[in-house]
Amino acid sequence: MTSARIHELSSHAGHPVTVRGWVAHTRSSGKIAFVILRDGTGLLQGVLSKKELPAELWERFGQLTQETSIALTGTVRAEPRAPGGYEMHVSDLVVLGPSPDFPIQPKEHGTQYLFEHRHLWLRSRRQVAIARVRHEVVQAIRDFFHERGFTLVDTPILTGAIGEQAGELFSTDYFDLGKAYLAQTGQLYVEAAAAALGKVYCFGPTFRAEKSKTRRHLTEFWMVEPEVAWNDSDDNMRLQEEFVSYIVARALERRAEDLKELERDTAPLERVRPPFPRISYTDAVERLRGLGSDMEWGQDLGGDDETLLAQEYDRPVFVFNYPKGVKAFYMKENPADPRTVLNDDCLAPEGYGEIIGGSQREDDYDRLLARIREQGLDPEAYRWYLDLRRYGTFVHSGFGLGVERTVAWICGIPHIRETIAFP
Ligand code: NSS
Repeated sequence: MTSARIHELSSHAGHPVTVRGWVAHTRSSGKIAFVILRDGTGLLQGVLSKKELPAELWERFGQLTQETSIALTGTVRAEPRAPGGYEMHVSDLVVLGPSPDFPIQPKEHGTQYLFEHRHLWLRSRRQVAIARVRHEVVQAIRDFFHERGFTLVDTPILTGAIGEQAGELFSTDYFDLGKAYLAQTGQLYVEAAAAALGKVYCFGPTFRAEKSKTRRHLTEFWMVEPEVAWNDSDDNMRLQEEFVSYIVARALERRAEDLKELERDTAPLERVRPPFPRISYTDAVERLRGLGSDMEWGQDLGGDDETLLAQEYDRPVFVFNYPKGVKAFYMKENPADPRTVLNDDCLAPEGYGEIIGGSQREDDYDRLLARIREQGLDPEAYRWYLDLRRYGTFVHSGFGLGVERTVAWICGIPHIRETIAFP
């Protein structure tokens, strides 16, 4: 017997076929019974007729519980009213694996309970929809850079130098060589690669030992980080708005069904097109104070400030040129106002806040060394990084986009922990 996945059924219409999957739902009138089968590629409605089937097989139907794995054999035909659009006239049903008392029932479970059963919760329609959107976002990221002539450079996860913030490092013993850190970023390495290949990106898991239990923070998350030789801060923001618009358009185009399953209002996503509005940090502080925030020049924008400011715009917004004091050592000093650096954060609308942090990099050897010392970092650990400024220094910029925050925004879900299979 030919076996098929549900998404391939259109090419099997009118012919007998076997489909394996898990029971999502059953109902019976006593004479006619329905089983909704889920195989990860779609939904199939199986129809069983008591008078056409052996008694023993009809009884087997009666024993099906949620998530039992089964093989259904029969003839399929298009049926627009059936979930998934296909219906099978069932001639055989084999139970492959029973599922007594599946822990997740179609009722309200608390968040903690669901995360304790994450391995099973992944099968729910909502979680499957989120996983598909995430997949599309990741694929769009790779396509965007590939189409534009970027080279992927994989950067280390065990590293010797601090990439972002000393306070947020996971460290581990590294033989007799002291401590190694789990990468907070691949940026320093892609800067080296940009001098070799011009346009590069890295894409992998990154780690922050942040205790902040917010809906925007994970300790392990995925970040994509392009780095481009000869791009200044302006070019960098242009690349970001093209990139974000590309990802959103792809999700809208190819994952419409999943967004519908998630009940996402797509109108705000349709507006995500370049150019994005830009506001300097200094103007943003003014604006925020006008909106009732008590933040002062020199402080970083908190989550609430980001939400408040982003509400003023109908698409993502760039806040650029932050005070040096709240940003990382590698950002280039702003020649027009040395209190600030040439950086930007891209804030998503609808309360999602920062999805990108980017900057032009400090390309002056002496200034960079001074910044490393100021921040109490060990210049010896950054010798190779400083070399990039000794041998053919170059204007360059890049940014990091957090995959989970982007997926949460596109899906319109409140917490980023649902956007990764095992947070
Ligand atoms: O710390 S960032 O703002 N910037 C960097 O790591 C730079 N080295 C990137 C670069 O220029 N190459 O983080 C960038 C993004 C940020 O905007 C978020 O979207 C995401 O990474 N991010 C996080 N997502 C989830 N959880 C946590 N804890 C987190 N931290 C940053």
